[in-house]
Amino acid sequence: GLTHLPPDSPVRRQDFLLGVATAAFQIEGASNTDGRLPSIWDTFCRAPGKVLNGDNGDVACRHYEKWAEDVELIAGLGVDAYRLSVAWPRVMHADGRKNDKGLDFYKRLLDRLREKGLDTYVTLYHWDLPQHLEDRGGWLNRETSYRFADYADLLSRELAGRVTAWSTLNEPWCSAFLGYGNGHHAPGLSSTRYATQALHHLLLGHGLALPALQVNDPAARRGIVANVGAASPASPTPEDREAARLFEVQHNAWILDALFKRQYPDDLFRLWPGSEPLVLDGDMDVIGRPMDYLGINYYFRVHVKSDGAHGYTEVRAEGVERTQMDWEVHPDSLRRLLIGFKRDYPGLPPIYITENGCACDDRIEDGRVRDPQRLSYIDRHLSAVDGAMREGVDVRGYFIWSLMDNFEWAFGYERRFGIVHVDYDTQQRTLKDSALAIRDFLAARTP
Ligand code: PNW
Repeated sequence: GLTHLPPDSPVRRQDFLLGVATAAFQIEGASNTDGRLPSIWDTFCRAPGKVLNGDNGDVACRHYEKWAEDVELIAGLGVDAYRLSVAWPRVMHADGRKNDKGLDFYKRLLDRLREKGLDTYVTLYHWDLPQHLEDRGGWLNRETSYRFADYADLLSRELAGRVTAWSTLNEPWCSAFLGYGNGHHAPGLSSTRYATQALHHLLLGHGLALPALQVNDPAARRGIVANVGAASPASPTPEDREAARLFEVQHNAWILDALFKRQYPDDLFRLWPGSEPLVLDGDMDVIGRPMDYLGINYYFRVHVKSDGAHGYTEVRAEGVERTQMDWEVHPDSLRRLLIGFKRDYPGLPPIYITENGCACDDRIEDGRVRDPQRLSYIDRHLSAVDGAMREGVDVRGYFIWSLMDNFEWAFGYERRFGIVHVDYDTQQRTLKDSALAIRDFLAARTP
C-alpha cells in the first residue's frame, strides 16, 4: 500500500484528482494509417544511432486499434482522469485542411472516456511535429508558431465539449533543449542559440493558441505542461551552490519566468553567451497570457559542481537510489521546488502534477509483475506533494507516468514506465503490482 502518505492527507480525498498519462507517439502505432503524415520522430527513429536498438513508433502499443480495450483498462483502475495527446500529423493535412479520419479516432476515444466518467486532459503537442513543418525550419521558423495556433483552432473547434482541460505544449524545455540544444531528441540539432530560439517560438505558439481554445471551447480549462529539474551542489562551497542555482535557472526559470514574469532570465545568457533569441515587440505579452492551471512534470534530482567559469557540470552522486533510467530518486526536491515556485511567482495558477513516475526493472513471476520500487516511488512523491500542500501550495491533482509501458523516446522500448506491463510480442496488457495497489488505494479514498 501507500505507507508514506499520511493517513489524513488531502491527497487521499476524492476531490484530489488522480490520473494516468500517455502521449500519442509513444503508444498509438499505426504510423501511416488513415492519412497520418510523418512526424519528426518518425524521421529521427530512422536516423542511425539516435534511438536505442533502432526502435520506432510504427507499432508501439497498437493503441490506435486497441483504444477501446485501453479505456476499459483505465476505467478499471478507478482513476479520475486520463491525460493523452493528439497527434498533430493525424488530424491535419499538409495544406492545413482537417483530416476527418484522424479526428474521428480522437472523438470516439474521448466520448468513450467521458461515458466512463473520466476527465480528459488533452495535450496538443507532445513532440510529434509534422515533418513538413520541420522541412521549413521547424521551431526555428517563427511561422511554425502560427501553424500551431491554426492547429489549436482547428482541434478545439472539432473536439469542443469533449475535453476537461487543454494543455498546449508538453515540456517545451525538452522540445527546445533536447531537440535543438543537445540533439538527444528529434530533430537532433545542437546549438544553444537554436534552443533559445526554438523555445521562444514554442512559447509564442502556446500564447497564440490560448484565445482560440477559449473561444472555441469556453467550458474547458487551459494550461501548459513544464518539466522541472532539481539540482543539489556537489559540495557546500559558494561556487557549487551557484552551479546548482544556475542548473535550476536553465531548467525551470527559463520557461517559468517567460510565462509568469514575461521575461527570460538574464542568468541564462551569462550561461550561454550570445544565445539571445530574436524576440519581437509584444511577444512576451502573448507568452504571458493568463492560464487556468500549470502542469508540472517532475522525475529526478541531479548533483552539479561549478565548471570553473559561469556554468555547471553534472556529477554522479554515490550512495543514492536510482531508477532504470539512472535518474536519482529524490522526492523532497519536488516539495522544495513547488514551495519555491509559489514564492517566486505570485499569481501562479493552480498546479497539477501532470507526470511523475519511474522506469524500473520489473520482475515477471508466475503471471505477476513485481515492481516494488515503482509503488514506493509514487508513494513518496505523493507524500512530497502532500508536504507542499501543507505549506500552502495549491496542487489539485497528480498523474502517473505512465498508464502502460511504451516508446520511451531515445531509449525505445527498453525502459518501462507503465503501471501496466505491455508484452510487445502479443500486445497483452497486465496490471503490475503497483497498478493493483493504486487501484486499492483509489477505492479506499475518503469523500
Ligand atoms: C518526459 N530529461 O520526458 C515526457 O513528457 C514523457 O513523454 C516521457 O516518457 C517521460 O518524461 C519519461 O522520460 C522527459 O532528460 C525526457 O530531463 C527526458 C527528460 C525529462 C523528461
